[in-house]
Amino acid sequence: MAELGDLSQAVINGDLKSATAITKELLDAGTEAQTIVTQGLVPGMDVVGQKFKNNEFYVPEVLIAARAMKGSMQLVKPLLVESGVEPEARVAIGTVSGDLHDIGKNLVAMMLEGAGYEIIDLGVDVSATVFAGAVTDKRADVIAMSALLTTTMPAMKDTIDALSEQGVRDKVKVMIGGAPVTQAYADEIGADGYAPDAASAVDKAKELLGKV
Ligand code: B1M
Repeated sequence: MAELGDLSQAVINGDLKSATAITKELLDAGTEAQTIVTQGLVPGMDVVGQKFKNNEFYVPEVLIAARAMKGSMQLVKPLLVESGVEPEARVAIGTVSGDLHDIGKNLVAMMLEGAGYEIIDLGVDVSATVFAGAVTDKRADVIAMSALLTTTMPAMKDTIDALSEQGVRDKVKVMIGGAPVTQAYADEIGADGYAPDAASAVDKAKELLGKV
């Protein structure tokens, strides 16, 4: 009989086949979809995040762990929707206008999804208007922006300005990151938070939403 800890371990191992098989077994045995997420997938991705922070895992290990997590999520998600379980929060994430780098942004999105957040992935080259629209149209609680070019960093400030212009700045937390971005830059443009890597982005989102 599979247990929730086995699912966490399958995620850590990046074992998609086991993760989906264990998820099916747990669901057949009557385990609640939400329990599978909170006590199986989230603890597994927590370990992955810690290992990434400690340089025990690198990008490929995180990607295969996230793939295993997503395989399980595909089975569980329809049941969560059916039972009306609200996500921890909604995060609208994207790479800013003029910037096409998305590897880091995708890692951050996967780690946040693994932590129980609903991800609204806006993609790359996202304009300030589209980011701001995600607050009104998609009820995003967090706007998460990634930039990899020094020339596109100012687009983060443009988004913050657009949020203010549309009167929604106080309805949303703004988080930024990406290789050239710093805490000092976040302070300068009035972002609520900065995270240097994908695992810290989860900690920062929790902190901003008052979940720690
Ligand atoms: Co480009 N590129 N690139 N590139 N590229 C860099 C960024 C660069 C540093 C290379 C260099 O010159 N040494 C340089 C930027 C220089 C600068 O501005 N300081 C550069 C350049 C110049 C360019 C072009 C202009 C090149 C050209 O055409 N002349 C061009 C621009 C295109 C555009 O965007 N408009 C370009 C294009 C490309 C490719 C398309 C070929 C490709 C991108 C493919 C893709 O993303 N789908 C690419 C790549 C791969 C890179 C490098 C090699 C790797 C970036 C990467 O994916 N890193 C990069 C050099 C390098 O970093 N060694 C380079 C791995 C990834 C996991 O890390 O994205 O930093 P990173 O994400 C981390 C953290 O930063 C953080 O968490 C992630 C995981 O820990 N993080 C967040 C990221 N977003 C976050 C958001 C958060 C919190 C944390 O909260 C919201």
